[in-house]
Amino acid sequence: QTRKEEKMEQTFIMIKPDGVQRGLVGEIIGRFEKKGFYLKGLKLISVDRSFAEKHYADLSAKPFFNGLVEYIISGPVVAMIWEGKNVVTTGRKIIGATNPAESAPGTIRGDFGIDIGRNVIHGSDSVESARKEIALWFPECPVNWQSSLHPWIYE
Ligand code: 3AN
Repeated sequence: QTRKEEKMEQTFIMIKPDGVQRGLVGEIIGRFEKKGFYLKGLKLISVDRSFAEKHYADLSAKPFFNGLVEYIISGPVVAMIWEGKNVVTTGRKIIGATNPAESAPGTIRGDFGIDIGRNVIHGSDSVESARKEIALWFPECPVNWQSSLHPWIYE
């Protein structure tokens, strides 16, 4: 079991203000839970401009940067840490393509989004970004727990 747990990854998932306002929190958490990923961090939080700019620092040169920051600070977001094998890549599949117009039905953005600037949810794009984003959003030590269902989810 220890050997297999070494492959476990964590990712940072954020339900954006539109997802919270539209009451999609339970639906989104349910999709990650039912897949078999483990919830390792969770909070409802409003962030200020400088924090949002830090989160999106890599996009600061983009023409949509200011609009993106305005959107993220427009209401509370749900910040989460999810853990599991390949959770970064699989999490992005569950979320769907950046532009909801291109995300497949069955994905979160494909099912619940229309416009790219209101795409409901964020997920880290690599293990390295996940590490940085978790450090930024969860400076406190996240709760450490093990699911008793582990052997029913992993071989
Ligand atoms: P993803 O969130 O799928 O990783 P990124 O990293 O390319 O996508 O973009 C980060 C965020 O920036 C997206 N979630 C989206 O909200 C916003 N964004 C990306 N491209 C555009 C665009 N062309 N117009 C407006 N917002 C955009």
